[in-house]
This record gives sequence, C-alpha cells and structure tokens, in this order.
Amino acid sequence: MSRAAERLRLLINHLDRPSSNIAAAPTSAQTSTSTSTHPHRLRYTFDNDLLTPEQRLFYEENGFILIKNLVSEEDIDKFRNEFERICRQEVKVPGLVVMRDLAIVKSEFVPDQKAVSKLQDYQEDPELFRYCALPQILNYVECFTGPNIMAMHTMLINKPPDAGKKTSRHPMHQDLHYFPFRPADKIVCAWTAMERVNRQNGCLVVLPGTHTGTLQEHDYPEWEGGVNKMYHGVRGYDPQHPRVHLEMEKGDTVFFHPLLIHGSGMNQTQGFRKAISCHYAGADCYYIDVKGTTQENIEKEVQEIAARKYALDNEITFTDTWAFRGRLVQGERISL
Ligand SMILES: O=C(O)CCC(=O)C(=O)O
Repeated sequence: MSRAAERLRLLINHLDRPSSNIAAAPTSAQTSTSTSTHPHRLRYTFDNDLLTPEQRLFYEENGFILIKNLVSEEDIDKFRNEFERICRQEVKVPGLVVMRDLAIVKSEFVPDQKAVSKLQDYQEDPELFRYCALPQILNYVECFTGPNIMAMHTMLINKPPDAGKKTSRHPMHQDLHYFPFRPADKIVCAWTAMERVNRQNGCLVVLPGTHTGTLQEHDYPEWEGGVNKMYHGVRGYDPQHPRVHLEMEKGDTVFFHPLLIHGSGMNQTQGFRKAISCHYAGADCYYIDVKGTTQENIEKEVQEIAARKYALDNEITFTDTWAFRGRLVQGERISL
C-alpha cells in the first residue's frame, strides 16, 4: 500500500469515530460539527491525486474546502475589466442576466453601472467564461464531479455598499434548491474572491456539515427592507448551528457542496465586493422532475422569467433553461 493510501486508510478509520475534534483549518473559525457516531466514508470526493487525504476528509465532514491563491491576479484583473465593459454596455452578451440591487435601483443618485449587483449566465462571454475552464479550477472540480464536467451556472457577484436597507445580504440557502439535476454529490460550486473579502464587506458565511442533510424548503425571507429577486432563503435552519465566515484574499477559491447552507452578510463598506463563480456538475448527472417537491416555487418563477425573456408562453421547461445554459468544459457531454 502506498504512503498516501495508508494515510487515507488511517483517516477513514478515524471517520468511524465521533468526529467532533477535527479542526483542519483553512478557514477563520471552528469548523467541525458532526455529532454522528455512524461512519460516513468517502462519499463526497473522488481521488485524482490532487486533494490530500486531510483535504478530502475536511470536505467530507464540512462540505467545503478553501484553496488559497488559486486564480492569478492577472486573470482576476481581466475579469474585472470585462465586468466593467459589460456595465458600460461596450459589449453585449447573449443570454446575460444583469441584476440590480433592490435598494440601489430605486435610488436616483447612483450611476447605472453601480446598480449592477450580479451578472448571471455569462457563458457566452469568452473572457468571463475563461474562468470556468481554468485548468487549476477544473483539477479541483474533478475531485467532486468526476472527469466529465459541465459548467451549469455562472455568476459574477458585485455586492454593493448597503444602502441602509440590508438588501445587500444574501439569505442563507442551499444552491440545490435552484437545480433540477442530481445527484447532488456530483455538483460543486467554485467561488473565487476578486478582492479581499471579510466580514465588513460581506464575505460568505457557511454552516459546516449541513451538506449531509436534505434539501429544505426555501422562499423569500420576510425582511423589512425587502429581498432581491430570486434570493430565496432556507426555511427553518438551526440559527445556533456553528457558522464559519470565509474571509478570503483575492484569488482564493472555495469549493462547496450544493446542500451546504450558506449566505453572505451586508456590505458595510463603500466598495463593491466582487466574486466570480461557477456551479459545475458531472456530465453524467440527470434531470429530475421537481413537480410535487419543495422546488416547485423556484421552477414556476424561473419558467415565468424565461417565458417573458424569450416570449415563449410556458413552452420552456425548467429543465430546458438548464440544458440550454450548460456548457461542457471537460470530457464528454453525457446526460445533462
Ligand atoms: O456572493 C455572495 O454574496 C453569495 C452568492 C451566493 O450564495 C449565491 O449567489 O448563491
């Protein structure tokens, strides 16, 4: 047995014991949460010789892993530049959805590009889409999805300075709520900080270990200042669950499971907090019918938006909206 395999065997044995004292710490706070005494073997990761046994164990237990300094400054500056060009309307990207913060869009005093809180579906922008195909990102993604990889959902998030209504917060949620494909364990999000992110400018907040649970009901939270479009929040999670604030430097990247409960805080600075992200899925994932499930509400909302956007009376199914956006980034397109 190789040394790595031997280490892995020892770590797996360790998983057979209660895991409350694991504190592999690429993050800013206490991470371990599992109180289960049942063994949960390596279910969430594949071995492609990139993740160390400790990193695999960390993801298995916590549902995320943070990799420092993964994307170069040069690339991030190019993505920022492209974002600014899009905001100035110097480039028109087919299918791109430009989202505006609820509070800022109502203000008469903010120049247009400053009102952009998120670009969604940038897959037709060659410069931004380069992010999704960066080899160093895909090497990690493969540990979760396997070798055939689809980029399913792309975003550049430009969290604005909060205008006093707390609308810059992103409610706690599970990304799987938005996805009509499975299995969840072969889906992963890569989220890269485009500058230093911390608690002041609204870094990501995660509830470690929640990826081992099930998909919960989501809906718009009842926030006094209102909630941005499509920002559904998870109902009924445990507010006492330990939280980790993912403070990151420019280029650091976190990979996380689609059942992991996460959100982000208010931006209390005057700057725009930028991050670029992509959700990947194994190309052998399959679509499911969400009728009769907790995802019916998001299906309805997405279909209404798609019908308006493409002027097609409900002819577009929820599945179509994903099949149409998905792009192969490695290997072979199979069932997505
Ligand atoms: O970048 C953020 O603030 C949160 C992003 C996020 O969780 C999402 O868009 O699903």
